[in-house]
Amino acid sequence: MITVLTAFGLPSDSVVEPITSGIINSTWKVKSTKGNYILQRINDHVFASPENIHHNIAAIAQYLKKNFQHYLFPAPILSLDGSELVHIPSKGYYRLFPFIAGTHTINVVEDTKQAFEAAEQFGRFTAHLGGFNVAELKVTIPHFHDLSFRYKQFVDSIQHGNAERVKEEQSLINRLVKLDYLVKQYEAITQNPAFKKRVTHHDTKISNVLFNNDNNAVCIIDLDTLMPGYFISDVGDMMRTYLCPVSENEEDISKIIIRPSFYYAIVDGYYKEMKNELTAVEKTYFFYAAQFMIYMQAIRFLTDYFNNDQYYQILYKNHNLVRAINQTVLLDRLMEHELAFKKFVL
Ligand code: GN1
Ligand code: MG
Repeated sequence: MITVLTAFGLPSDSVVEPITSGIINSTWKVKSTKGNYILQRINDHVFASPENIHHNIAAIAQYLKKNFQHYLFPAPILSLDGSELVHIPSKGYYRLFPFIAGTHTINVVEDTKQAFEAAEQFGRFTAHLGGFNVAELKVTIPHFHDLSFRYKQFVDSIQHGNAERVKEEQSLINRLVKLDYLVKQYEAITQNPAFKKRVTHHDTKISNVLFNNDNNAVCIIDLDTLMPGYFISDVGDMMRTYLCPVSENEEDISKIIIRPSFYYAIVDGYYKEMKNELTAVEKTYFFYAAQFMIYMQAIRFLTDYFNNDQYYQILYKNHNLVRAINQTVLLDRLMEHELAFKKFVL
């Protein structure tokens, strides 16, 4: 750690405390005499070319600075030799962010105001970048939210993964295979010119929004998966993670419920910023967005379970299975609201 701190010009006696909310990268808060920072190690199994992430962040930062001077965008701090990334062989890639004073993150969405404001922030980000040429962005994880690709990985894991686990989970597999019409709908979207590729965050969970002490959202963070994408990714992941009062790690399925007012808050908040950007066809896909992301996450967790947990960090043996069941139940609960939610047109 001292090598990393030194590379960024920070005192070697800085206090480094782990922050444990993500399940891909590792994150620490650094308290030093020079100030407070967020330090992160990029998981380079997942992000094969960390330079691509920083190419994207730099391009976006420059565009926002030029066109929206007052937009708060926490760009990474350069190391002493002027780079965003410090590579320590056999350890990985590290980068440093400013810690924005007076802000905090939350892990669970407690009220609809938080949901509205988060959706507004993610919508504003994409809307501000409406004039940015998405083709300039590098793809940091190929096929990241490509549901056809995720479905193929799922089928592969059933065929070639841990046979015992696959056998035991046959009924869960059947439940998910029955929903493969969601994959066909995604394929139709990719062929539909009414769907636009925009600058998309791709990880809109609530802990990627900074709030101030008055409970107002201040800015968004974690731009690793910033890539060209469809709006259903960002809206869908908010729904996946804000509609329910418990997280994907909850084992007690009786706690998995849908809070309708949070759905309306997300749509309102996102729409406030994106109404002039979205096409008429896209506007009819808010409900699908939720189905799409919850389904994709269910099959991604189950795929990883069948592949002996190589991708997601797990805290106990069946953790990925618990997560896959949780997301499948969440999708069932969501479907109970299909009519009402689809009626909510703006
Ligand atoms: C991963 O590590 P975290 O929480 O930022 C994953 C997301 C999943 C999420 C599920 C790069 O994100 O796609 O939705 O876990 N990110 C990557 O908790 O795979
Ligand atoms: Mg992330």
